[in-house]
Amino acid sequence: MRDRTASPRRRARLAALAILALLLAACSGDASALDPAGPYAQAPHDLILVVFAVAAVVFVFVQGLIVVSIVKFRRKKDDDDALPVQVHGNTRLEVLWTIIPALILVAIAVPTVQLVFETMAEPEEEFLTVEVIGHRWWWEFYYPEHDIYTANEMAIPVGVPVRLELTAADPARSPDQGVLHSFWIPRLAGKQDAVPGQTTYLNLQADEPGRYIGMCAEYCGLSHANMRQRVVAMPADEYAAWVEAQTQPAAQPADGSLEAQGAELFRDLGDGRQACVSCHQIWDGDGARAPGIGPDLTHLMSREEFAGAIHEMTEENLRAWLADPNAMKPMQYETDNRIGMPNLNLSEDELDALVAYMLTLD
Ligand code: HEC
Ligand SMILES: [Cu+2]
Repeated sequence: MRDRTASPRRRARLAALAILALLLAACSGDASALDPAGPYAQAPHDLILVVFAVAAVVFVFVQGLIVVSIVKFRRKKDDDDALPVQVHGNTRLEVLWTIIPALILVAIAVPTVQLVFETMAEPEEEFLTVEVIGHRWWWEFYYPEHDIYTANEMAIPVGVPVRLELTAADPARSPDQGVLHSFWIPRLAGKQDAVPGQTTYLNLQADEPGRYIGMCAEYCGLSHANMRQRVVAMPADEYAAWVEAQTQPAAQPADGSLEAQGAELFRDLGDGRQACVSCHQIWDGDGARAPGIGPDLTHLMSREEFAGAIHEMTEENLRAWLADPNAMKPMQYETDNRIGMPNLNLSEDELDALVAYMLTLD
């Protein structure tokens, strides 16, 4: 009978196939630059294909030469000690193989550099500006035209260029001393660094409604891998309704309700614990909207994900977050410069009231 256990060779082949499948899987899904969904992603995509084609030709040519040399000049059985003819120095050849690659590089560099500047230049049509601020480990979005603060999910209208003005956390505002982050939504645009104390620019646009995911693309510490960003592209009327809702003050719970108890706890937890309001704004319409250390919660429920877009916005997840934020996302509140959200040792009753209150923030 045949031996059915896999031989080491067969196993190695299977492992190689599995790795290849994993690598190829990275090229698909809803986050691939090879599946552009707007003009600012289409242009680099097209350039990638051209550069790839040029590189492929060079690769096949060079590897082909190597293979031909190996086969043609291999040591043959009958002439054990014979060496191929030894050639050294051919000026014409050396000049050629210096000039041709140089020309290829220039031909690739010109459209590449052009494109880099185009994606950062102010769009010619009418555009929307969104300020993007990278925090450890979540993204904040500010819409200067409407005075809207939101986090992790950036709403945009379909078919309109969006000009991002990026920076990283300002030490004057938060204990996060500010480190580099990089904003990247592969299906909508290239990457751009978010740099403390500096503004960088990036344009993006979505041609179809949808939810487009991305990851922070510059290592920024402990929870870098938990720092995602989402662009939510909506038809114009839906976007207008979103803006209208976001400019409203937060919902006010009815007196005496559980939700009202939550609102009270939000302002003051007692027992010397740090108040939620010292880090989060829930704007009640009084005075100016101002950002806190943490995400603006005024319309928390208008978002489908939270905490760097890694958790679904469900009652259970919110409760788990408030009960022990560090278990839901590793942060460094206690050990490193008070970055992230602390565990506030909430009781079950406090959790009931606070979660009920959070659920009213639509
Ligand atoms: C010392 C500052 C601080 C305090 C106090 C604090 N938080 Fe936070 N909170 C944060 C930070 C920072 C984040 C963002 C964490 C992340 O995503 O990396 C956050 C995230 C959140 C989120 C998720 C928001 C989103 O859209 O991602 C909720 C909800 C929240 N906090 C509620 C509360 C409540 C309720 C309290 C009071 C019981 C509270 N926080 C107290 C700093 C704080
Ligand atoms: Cu980051």
